[in-house]
Amino acid sequence: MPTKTVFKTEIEYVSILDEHGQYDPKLGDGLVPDEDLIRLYEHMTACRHLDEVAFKLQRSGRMGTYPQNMGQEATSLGAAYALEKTDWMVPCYRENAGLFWRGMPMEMVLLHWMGDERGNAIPRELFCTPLAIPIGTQMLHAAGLAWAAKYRDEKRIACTFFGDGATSEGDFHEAMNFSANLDLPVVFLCQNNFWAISVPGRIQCSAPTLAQRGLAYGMDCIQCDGNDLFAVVKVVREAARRAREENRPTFIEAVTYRLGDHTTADDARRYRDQAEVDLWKARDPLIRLRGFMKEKGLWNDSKEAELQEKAEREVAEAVQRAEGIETPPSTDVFDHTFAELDPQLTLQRATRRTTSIGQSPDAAAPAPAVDGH
Ligand SMILES: Cc1ncc(C[n+]2csc(CCOP(=O)(O)OP(=O)(O)O)c2C)c(N)n1
Ligand SMILES: [Mg+2]
Repeated sequence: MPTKTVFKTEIEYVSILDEHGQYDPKLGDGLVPDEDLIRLYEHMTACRHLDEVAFKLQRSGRMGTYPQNMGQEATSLGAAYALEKTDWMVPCYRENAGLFWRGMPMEMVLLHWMGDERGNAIPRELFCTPLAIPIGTQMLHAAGLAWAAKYRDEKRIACTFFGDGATSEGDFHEAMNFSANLDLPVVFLCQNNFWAISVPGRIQCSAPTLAQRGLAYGMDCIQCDGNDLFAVVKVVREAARRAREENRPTFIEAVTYRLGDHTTADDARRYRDQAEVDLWKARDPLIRLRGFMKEKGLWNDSKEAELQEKAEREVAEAVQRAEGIETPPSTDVFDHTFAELDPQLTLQRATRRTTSIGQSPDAAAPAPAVDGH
């Protein structure tokens, strides 16, 4: 019996504005109006400035671990721009630019990394889930949110963000399989920055692209230049349309690079070459967009100087708000954990002491004020 080909495919790569400033008007014109382009660039700049300040806050003991977004801003921002404001954004932890575009107050992100739970109490009308630190879990949340939206006929889709390393997690595959088989309106946006902390991409995936991982699930897959705002807007817009109109998920691999360390707890110099970093510095999405806007006459040095000042102010004010927030009552730990308090917990709540490790509640002198309930 002769053999025959039962499946054949190609993975497309979309680039509109490349690192050399080459622009494809056929693909790019009409995608983003000039006034939006300026606002998007402003968001990227604010996000970049926050990275610098957050790094210093961490180093001076005013904040916990922080993952810089530097170099990856165009991916989440382009996606947030292409989505409807009432679509779910289901982030990982390196999507500040997109979250700020959606309307997330900057101080909430700071509070999160300062270890204050109030940073996770995202206003409902923003349709964003909290930053997800356990790798991979949020893709399942996106599948669930999309399923609920489909069930309720809301025409709302979910877009979830994750890294290359996350595609090695079981949760990723379950979310992909479930979404494709149940025809859920989800956009899976993988930010391939080539590193999962110190683990290089080549030992996470033997295939030439991450995008093709979606093929096994019968999903549409595409790769794009994640440092090219236009390319991201184009592919996410099309994926969002397919999700909304056809209830079909898409897997997008946005190729990007983190220019900073994995987090402030990491020193990337220990595992990657400066030459690689330099290569990607030349592909910086901010430099690229600024060059394009200058060429178009939309931007100049004095506007840039003004913007830098504005970004500095904006970040300084957000830091002030985050650090100035009143200290939460220590009873919160009980009130947000238990529906009902048994006698032992009631005692603990009132005295902050426990007999279970040999403490005497009577020795708690004076008991901290128990406010309210
Ligand atoms: C379930 C789980 N395992 C391990 C970790 C520790 N960890 C934090 S970030 C990270 C690497 C993630 O790499 P990638 O998905 O590529 O994301 P990137 O930070 O590069 O965007 C790991 C292993 C975690 N947070 N959660
Ligand atoms: Mg990565």
